[in-house]
Amino acid sequence: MSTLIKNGRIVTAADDFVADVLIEDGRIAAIGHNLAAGNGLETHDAGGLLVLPGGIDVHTHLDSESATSHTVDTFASGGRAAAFGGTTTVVDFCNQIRGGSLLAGFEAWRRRAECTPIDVGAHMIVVDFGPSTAAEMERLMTGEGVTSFKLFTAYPGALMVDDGTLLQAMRAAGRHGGQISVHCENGHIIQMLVGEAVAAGNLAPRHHMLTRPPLAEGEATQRVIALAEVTGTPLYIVHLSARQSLEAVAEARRRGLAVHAETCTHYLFLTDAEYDRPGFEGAKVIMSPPLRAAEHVEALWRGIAAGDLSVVSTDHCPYTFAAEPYGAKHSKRAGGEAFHKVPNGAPGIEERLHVLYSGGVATGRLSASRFVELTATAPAKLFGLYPKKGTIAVGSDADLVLLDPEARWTIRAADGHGRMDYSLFEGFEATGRIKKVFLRGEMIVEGDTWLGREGGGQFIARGPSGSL
Ligand code: DUC
Ligand code: ZN
Ligand code: ZN
Repeated sequence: MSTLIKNGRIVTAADDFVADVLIEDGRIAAIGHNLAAGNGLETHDAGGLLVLPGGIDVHTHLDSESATSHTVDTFASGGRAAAFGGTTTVVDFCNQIRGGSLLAGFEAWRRRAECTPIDVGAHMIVVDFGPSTAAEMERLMTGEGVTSFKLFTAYPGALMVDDGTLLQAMRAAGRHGGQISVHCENGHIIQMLVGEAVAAGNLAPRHHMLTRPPLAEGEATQRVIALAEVTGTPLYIVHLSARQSLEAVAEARRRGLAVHAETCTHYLFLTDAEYDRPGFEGAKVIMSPPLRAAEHVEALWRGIAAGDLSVVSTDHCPYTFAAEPYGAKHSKRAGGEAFHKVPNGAPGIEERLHVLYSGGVATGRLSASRFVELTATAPAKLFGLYPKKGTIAVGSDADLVLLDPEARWTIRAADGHGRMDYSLFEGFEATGRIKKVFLRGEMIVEGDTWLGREGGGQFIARGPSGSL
């Protein structure tokens, strides 16, 4: 099966030029001018459109269950939403149950992911380090293509690990081409502030933000960088939101350490003013870290310009606002209305490319190539997917997005394609709209029409992680 995409403006992290792309057997077979349209060739006119590599979102939580809550998007619904937003691969988190086996957590995740309509990889969340953990990490890295692990310095009594556990995990990952990702917030500081807020009867959503200050993020980021320096293991700071953390990352990078960081779409476009929404509405922006004041937002844009932030991901961790139709456990009401009982997480898998293209490229803040680098190429390189994914090159998977740079439209949750009943970007006036999406050469989105299929995605065993 062959497909020809004609006359598109091909944008990669390195290049920006008009040409044709020939796809054969799911891969890019040729890039050039006047590529001949032969018999049986499906042809798409991309005149006036950008041709981008499929987006790669390396931070999602699909069908992810905890004791009290369960994200609402399945791999089927989340994958469909991702595809409509131009994302053709996600690297999603699977969980170790405390005291349990990593491999068991991974196998359970693989079963849940079987219905995915887009390609998926997995990171493993490590919550404790037992006698078999190092061997299981080795097996995941060398046998299963799971080459990144996430640990938390937040959530005492649940996900938080101590420095010793971080060091052990870093050592184990570093031996086999693995990378350690860390959720950096000082769990003790937050626990104290939350305790005080609750005792004072301050239970409204804005206290989520007030009890998770930038300093708590900055302290943990600095500490974790020091641990990674000791072990020499590549470190990836997830969902960086605060100026203090960015400064720690920038300083580490100036010293040549293998430290990379992502921020998320919402930290670039929203501020802590969102917590002033009336009543329980502020629960929609209860995510961790929280949205920050404008000075942090500006710092993040400077971090992107300086190259200290390498990736923009979503941290898509969706809970509906209403308890119905999916049930309270899948909603912001899973634990009642007190801020510290509200599940942490927000949606964004469908909006990422549109919001960043519109607010970044169309406004002149980012070049189209830098946009591709942040949303596809750097994630692919840092997480062992490149050059199969993340670029437009002969031999790469034909994961392609055709985007009309002139189209203007308004983002509405009601028009979304996943299960979410709200969007962080409701009413956002966007410039640029995705017209067609191809996954390994198959068109899975055409305008408003869904052509993908459940189970049509593949699990991608990734190579070594941690370098660009
Ligand atoms: N960290 C995440 O990465 N996602 C959701 C909540 C959290 O704390
Ligand atoms: Zn986190
Ligand atoms: Zn997350």
